[in-house]
Amino acid sequence: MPITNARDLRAAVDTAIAQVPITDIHTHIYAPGFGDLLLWGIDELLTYHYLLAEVFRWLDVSYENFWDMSKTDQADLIWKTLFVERSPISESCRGVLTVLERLGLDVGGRDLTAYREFFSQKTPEEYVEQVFQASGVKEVVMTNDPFDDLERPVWLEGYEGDQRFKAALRIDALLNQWETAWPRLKEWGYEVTPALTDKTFVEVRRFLGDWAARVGALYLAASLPPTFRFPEDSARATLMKECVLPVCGELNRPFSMMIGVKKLTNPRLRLAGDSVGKGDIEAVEYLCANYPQNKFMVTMLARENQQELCVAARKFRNLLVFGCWWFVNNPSLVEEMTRMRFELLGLSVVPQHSDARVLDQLIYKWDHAKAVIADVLHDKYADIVATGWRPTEDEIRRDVAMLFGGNFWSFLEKRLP
Ligand code: FIX
Ligand code: ZN
Repeated sequence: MPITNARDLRAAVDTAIAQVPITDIHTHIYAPGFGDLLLWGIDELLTYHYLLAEVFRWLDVSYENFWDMSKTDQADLIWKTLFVERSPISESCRGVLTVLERLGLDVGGRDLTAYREFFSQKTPEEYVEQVFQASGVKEVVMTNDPFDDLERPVWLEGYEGDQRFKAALRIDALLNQWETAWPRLKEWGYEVTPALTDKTFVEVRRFLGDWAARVGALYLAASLPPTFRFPEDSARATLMKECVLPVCGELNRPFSMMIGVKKLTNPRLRLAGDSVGKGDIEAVEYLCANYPQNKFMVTMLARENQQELCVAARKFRNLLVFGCWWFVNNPSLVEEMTRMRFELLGLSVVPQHSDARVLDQLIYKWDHAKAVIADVLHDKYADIVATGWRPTEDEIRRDVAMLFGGNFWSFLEKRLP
C-alpha cells in the first residue's frame, strides 16, 4: 500500500529498521570457538579503550600503576570516576548504560556488584544468542589477523567456523610493518626476503591466498595512516600493487581501507593511544581509477574527509563507502555523515558498522546507530512524499535491507567488466 501520511511513514521506517536482520561488516569480536578472545560482560565493557581514554582525563595515577591493576580493579576505578563521581554523558559511557537497560538490569540502581552477578550467570554461547537477538544482528564480520599470536593458532588447529561469525583477513602488519613482517612469513615457510623481489611477491601472494582460504575471508583489510599515499615508492604501496590487489582481483574480494589512524600518539595509553589525521582522497581515487576491476571498501576516520569520500564514490562504482568509524561514531557526526551520504549517494552506501570489541557492544552500537539512521531516512522519505511520491512499506523494507546488509553482499558478488 502506498503511504500517504506522516504517521504511517514514521511507523514504516521505524518498523523496517527495528526488524531488519543486520550484517555487521566490521567488528573485533570473535566466535565462542576462539575462547577468551571473545570479550563480554560488564568488566570488559567498562575497560573498553574508548573509556580508558576518557578516564585518564581525570586520573592522576601513573599509567604503569593502572596497567598493573587487575581488570576488575580497573573497571571499579572507571565506574567510580566516569559513572559515580561524574554523570556518564559521553557516547561511550552512555553505551554501557544502554546495554544494561536493554538487558533489563536496574540502571538507576548503579549497583556494579549486581551487574557482575548477572553476567556471572551467563555462558558465552547462550550470551552470544541473547546479544544477537537483542541487537538485531544476524551475522558479524570478524577482524582476523594472521600476525596475531593468540588468534593464529586457533585457525591452524582447525577452527570449524560459525555461520554467525564471518571472517575478514587483516593485513596491517604486512603493509605497515614490512620490516618486521617478512621474518615471520619466512618463519612460516614463505621464501621471502626484505628486498621486494619477484620471488617475494609470489610468496606474499601465496601467503595471502593461503590465509584468505583458511579463514574464508569475505574481504582483505588494513587500517592506514593519514600519510597513506598511492602510488608511492614504499614497501606498503609496492606490496599493495604487486600482491594485495592481484590476489583480491583473483578472488573477486574487496580490499577494505580504513584510512586516517595515527597509531600510538600516546603509547602509554596502549590501544587507547591512537588518534586521527586527515587522509588523502587522491590515493583512493587513483586506486579506483587505475584498478577498475578491483573493488574497494573505504571508511575514513577524519570528519574532514567525509564529503570528498562521498564524491569519490559518485565517480567510481568499484568504491563502497561504509561506516562511521571510531572517532566519527558519535550521534552528531553519524547524523551529519548519514544525511550527506544519502543526499550524495542515495541508498548505495553501508551507513554503519559497529567496530564492537566486546560482544555486548553490539546492543548499544546498533541501538544508537539505528535511531539516528531512522531519523535521517525518515526525513529523506518525507521530502519525497512532499512531492507526491508514494513509497510503500515493502519498498521501505527493501531499501532498509540494502542499507543493513544487502549493499555489502551485492558488492561482494559484483564482478566488474
Ligand atoms: O583499525 C581498526 O579496525 C580500528 O577500529 C581499531 O584499531 C580501533 O582500536 C577500534 O577499536 C575502533 O573502534
Ligand atoms: Zn576496527
